[in-house]
Amino acid sequence: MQLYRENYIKALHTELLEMVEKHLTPVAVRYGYSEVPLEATIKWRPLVLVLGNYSSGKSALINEFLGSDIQKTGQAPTDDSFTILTYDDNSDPDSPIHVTEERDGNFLLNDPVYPFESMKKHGQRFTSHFRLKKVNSPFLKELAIIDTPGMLDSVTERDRGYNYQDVIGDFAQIADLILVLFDPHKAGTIREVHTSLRETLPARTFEDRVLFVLNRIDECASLNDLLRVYGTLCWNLSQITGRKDIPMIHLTYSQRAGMASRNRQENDLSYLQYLENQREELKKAVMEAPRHRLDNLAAFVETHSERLSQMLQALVSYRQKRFRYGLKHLVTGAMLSLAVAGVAISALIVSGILGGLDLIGMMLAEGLLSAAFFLVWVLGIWKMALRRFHRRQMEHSETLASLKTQTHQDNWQMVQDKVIAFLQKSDGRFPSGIAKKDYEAMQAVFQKGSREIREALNELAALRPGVPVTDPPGPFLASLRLDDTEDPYPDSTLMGL
Ligand SMILES: Nc1nc2c(ncn2[C@@H]2O[C@H](COP(=O)(O)OP(=O)(O)OP(=O)(O)O)[C@@H](O)[C@H]2O)c(=O)[nH]1
Ligand SMILES: [Mg+2]
Repeated sequence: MQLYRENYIKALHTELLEMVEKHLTPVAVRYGYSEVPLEATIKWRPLVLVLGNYSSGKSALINEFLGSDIQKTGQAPTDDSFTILTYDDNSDPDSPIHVTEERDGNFLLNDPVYPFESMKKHGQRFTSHFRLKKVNSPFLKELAIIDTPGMLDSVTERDRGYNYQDVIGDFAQIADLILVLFDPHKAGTIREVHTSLRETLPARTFEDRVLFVLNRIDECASLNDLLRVYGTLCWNLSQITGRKDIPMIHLTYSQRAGMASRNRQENDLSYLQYLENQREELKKAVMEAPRHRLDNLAAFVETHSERLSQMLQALVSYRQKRFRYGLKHLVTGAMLSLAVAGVAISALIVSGILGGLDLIGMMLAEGLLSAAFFLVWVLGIWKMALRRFHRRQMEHSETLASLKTQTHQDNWQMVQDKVIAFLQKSDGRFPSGIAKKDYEAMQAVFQKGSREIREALNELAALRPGVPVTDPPGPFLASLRLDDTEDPYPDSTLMGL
């Protein structure tokens, strides 16, 4: 079968999801790293989040992409809902583009097909401002769009009944591409958008994931006016990002909305003809969302396998310490039992109580007595010592982790509470052989798997649309047999430590 770029992207996507499902999730759930399968937020289609001030033309631009007036538009804050726009696989592609099905927030938050379950925490007011629209627009075939209510000033913001910044932060985390829209009237008010994105997105993905758009450019009075607005926006962006290099800003406008509102004949709009192609460029960039999804998935695999490694390394280290500690106290107990029994037997012989015993009888008595002492030791002192050990490790859990590099320290910050919670729940008794095996598997995913994924992504970068590919991507880590439950390291578990 010949493979083209689009299919290569799909194949790679399936491979990566499988890697998360098969390799990461079982381990993550086993050790309480995550309560839900890790793939819950990444298994749905690629997501494009559209943010911006109210009336910056978010909904009009989305309508332009979809090819129909699906979203309501209007001057002044118009739409106070978050709307997921997605393709209806059962729709008739030949019928005019329209909304084929509408669902409310309760449905979206509770159906496990959608990646929004964790957003239930934003409460009932958010739920009632959350909805799904299925549309038969071809634009939505490979991606879904999130239209958002516009940002308002911070005073009005408080009245929403849910935390708007937190909600967009959560959407931003699962989005593959984020469009941030400005309009010529409010090109200065971007600080809030930037702050909430900066806080929620991992630093390394910020630049690739965010597209800045200066929208409604047909409302500038002239080329000079446009340049002035553009300059203001660049200045504001550089002030906020603290960077001298200005990110690419797409300059565009919605033809439909522009047509409807244009009545200012005095404006010299001749400059627009040079920017007409920008809308198509932006559209193309948005349609690259599935490729961004791959980058995000690769980063997802890398981040979680690294953190899981860190967590398991600490758990294995706990087991090893516990094993050594327990063994030391067992040996001490055995020696002491022998010594105490020896002294006791000698005393009894000297005092004449066991005077008549022959050598075999003495050895038997010594054996019995030391076994009894040892039993008392194991059930009493040894158990107590292990409990004390467990308590001490929980109090100083950082001694379990390897904190050599800053990355180690950052990862430890993310998993420390989970390590403590797992040790508490399991009371420190979990099969160390399996933990070791899981640790090695996570290391393999992090080191070998990530490298293979990067290579596949590089290969993808070199592919041109329509040119066949010889090799399909993956399978990654085919040699790892994680489903195999047999314990390859039977050590301390066997001793019940
Ligand atoms: N001239 C012109 N008008 C536009 C353009 N885009 C949007 N508009 C108009 O601007 C108004 C606001 O557009 P919307 O698409 O509703 O803006 P929004 O960002 O979705 O606003 P909220 O949903 O309220 O946050 C509407 O009256 C649109 O018709 C554009 O590119 N050019
Ligand atoms: Mg809108």
